Amino acid sequence: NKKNFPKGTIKYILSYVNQSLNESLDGEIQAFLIDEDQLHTYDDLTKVNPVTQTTVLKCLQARYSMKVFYTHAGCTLVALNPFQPIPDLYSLDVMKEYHCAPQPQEFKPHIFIVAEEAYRNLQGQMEPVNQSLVVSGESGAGKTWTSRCLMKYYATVAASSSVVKSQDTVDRIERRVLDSNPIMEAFGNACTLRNNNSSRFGKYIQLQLDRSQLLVGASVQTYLLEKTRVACQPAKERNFHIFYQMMKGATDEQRKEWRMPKDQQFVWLPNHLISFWCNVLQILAGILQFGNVNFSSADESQPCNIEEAAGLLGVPVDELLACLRVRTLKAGKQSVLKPCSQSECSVRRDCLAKLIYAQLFEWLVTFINNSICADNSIWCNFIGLLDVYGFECFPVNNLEQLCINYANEKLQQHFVAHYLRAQQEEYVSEGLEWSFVKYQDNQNCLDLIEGSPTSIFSLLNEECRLNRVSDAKKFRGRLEKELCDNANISWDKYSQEAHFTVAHYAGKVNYQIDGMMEKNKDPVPRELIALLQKSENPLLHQIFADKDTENAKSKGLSKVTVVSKFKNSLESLMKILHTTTPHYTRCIKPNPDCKPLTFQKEEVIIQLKACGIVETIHISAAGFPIRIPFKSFIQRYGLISKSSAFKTDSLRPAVDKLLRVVLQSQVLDPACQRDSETHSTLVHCGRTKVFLTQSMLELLEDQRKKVLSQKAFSIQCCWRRYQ
Ligand code: AD9
Ligand code: MG
Repeated sequence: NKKNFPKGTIKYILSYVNQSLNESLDGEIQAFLIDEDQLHTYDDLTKVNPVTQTTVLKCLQARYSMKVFYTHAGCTLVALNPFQPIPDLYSLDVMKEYHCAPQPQEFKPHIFIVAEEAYRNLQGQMEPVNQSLVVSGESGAGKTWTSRCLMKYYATVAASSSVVKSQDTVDRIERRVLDSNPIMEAFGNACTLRNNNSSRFGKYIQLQLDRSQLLVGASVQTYLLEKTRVACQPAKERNFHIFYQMMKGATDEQRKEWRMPKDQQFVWLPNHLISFWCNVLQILAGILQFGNVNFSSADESQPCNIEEAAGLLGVPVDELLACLRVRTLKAGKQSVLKPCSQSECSVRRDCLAKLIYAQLFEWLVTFINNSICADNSIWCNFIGLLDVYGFECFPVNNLEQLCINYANEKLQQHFVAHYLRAQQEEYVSEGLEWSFVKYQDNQNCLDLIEGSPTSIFSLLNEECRLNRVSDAKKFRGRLEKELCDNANISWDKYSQEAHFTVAHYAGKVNYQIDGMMEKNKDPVPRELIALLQKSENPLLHQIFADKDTENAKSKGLSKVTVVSKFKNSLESLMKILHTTTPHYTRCIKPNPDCKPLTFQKEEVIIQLKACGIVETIHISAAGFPIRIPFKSFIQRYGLISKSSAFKTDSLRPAVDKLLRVVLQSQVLDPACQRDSETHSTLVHCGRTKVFLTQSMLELLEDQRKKVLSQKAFSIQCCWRRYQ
């Protein structure tokens, strides 16, 4: 009725309808679901709607540009590395603020929320309820930084006034726990191409708390130190920090500058241990001298620096030389001496240096543990901080990467199980009965790597057990034959190279077989251990005194392979983790050059994949990733149903009715037959929101479009008649 329309109204309606129809589905629905200008305000990535790689990335980028570095992702915290100090982000006041808040979760996302949550979980518990804070991410992403922040937090909020030590000296335990960090980092960290302070070992620190939740001690467990670095550093990378520090550290002026007079006693270096510390430095100097020992000349003359090395290690130079130049082979009860080739001599030299350094590191960790670990009777709960190397994929990958990535697979499996539990809890709170049981985890990949009876590890170990000359190509053949049924391993059929590719949850990694079996054997000649047991350096002597060379013959040192040792240590870690409540933090490196405040999308997305955030997005997608409050749902899709006005006081029945209309129309469509058998695969009504799958959303959008086109058509007809 043209009288009812003020001039221009129909034209306006028509242009509006046409515009809605012409807008792309993606763009329009995106705008409906999220407000792009407000993306930086989303504190939780799982609330971004829909949860897709693109929206998650946009949200993180928007926040980073606003200098917001922490964002929740459901039960995980994502931490973006600012690569510059952020004033007051970790100050004492901020710590107090989070610690004293009645509901810290309502504050801005921060690592202190995670810390506080774990801490409060211990409150008023009669039984032990240990916590684990798992920090992961690629090299340079900020794991060690985050772990340090966490330690500082607990050392502050859980500080015991003072603990009286047995020798009646008053000693602040939290100071000592914090001080163990730089020492461990000096020995275990190095400057690499990716991070100036890269941790070359994994660590799990248990902060021990008493019944009043005060920090009373700590203990450290370390994993797989990259000892090869002692003797061989990749181009443009450096050896462990400690070597440079000791080279630099001993001048008189510096002692003055650092206010470290020679007679000062340090907590870490009580009097009787000063001499031990000198022994440590002496051993390190000996290792450095070793690097300069060259076996290049064929003659029998004494190589340079061997005398210095022997002197510093406190062993007779002729015996050291003999050990490096001659192999002792056992044939029955007889010993046969066999001269080594030039390259074998160098291998033995490197082996000795790596052996000494690795054992020294182990001694140091034990030493630290002895000085910070509380008596079992004092502590009742612990909060564990796990800082392990993240997923690695280099142009060339070998046994080290296989072990590291295997560790990450293990942690990912643990994480997914935990994440699914948390998701399930949210569904339950909204009254949904859907279950994630069908979700496939990464068990297949773990079976491939560590499973029994046949896996990459078992085959590697078999090679070592049979002690045959390593042949990389033959080994590839064995893998192809034995593991062909596992879909997670593949080979480039056209390449002759000895390699294999593993499809990890975080991406495919190509591993080189050359050198892998040798690395797994990690042979330590008995003669070398026997020699070190004779050392006049008391520390070196002590470190090797209990190493049983006789035992090494049968089942000792040489037969326990690297992967077996690693697998065992990881299994005990997983056992501990399973008994704790986990809290996950995923550190992200926003650019490869460590530039401040620079966000590169491609870099970030790769890491979101590698640390499992994308995986969790997929898991969410396996459920109902799109959540729309009832009211917004009716506003957008109400027009699909012919029934008139929906009352706001009974939204739920209105939504139900609308969904029935949409789904019934689908039953007629054979393409949707499978889903229509059970509507619960597409959509669920919670208590306050509609939970949708992506396909249900598309269905709704299609229907909306259809209705809109019909309306446009009738308005057009009407318009023509009107004209
Ligand atoms: V590796 O796997 O050990 O090579 P991490 O441990 O993940 O690595 P690290 O914690 O050492 O990385 O962080 C690298 C550098 O980023 C630090 O040396 C800091 O300069 C910088 N960083 C990390 N996190 C922060 C932060 N929250 N604020 C400021 C940071 N700078
Ligand atoms: Mg680190």
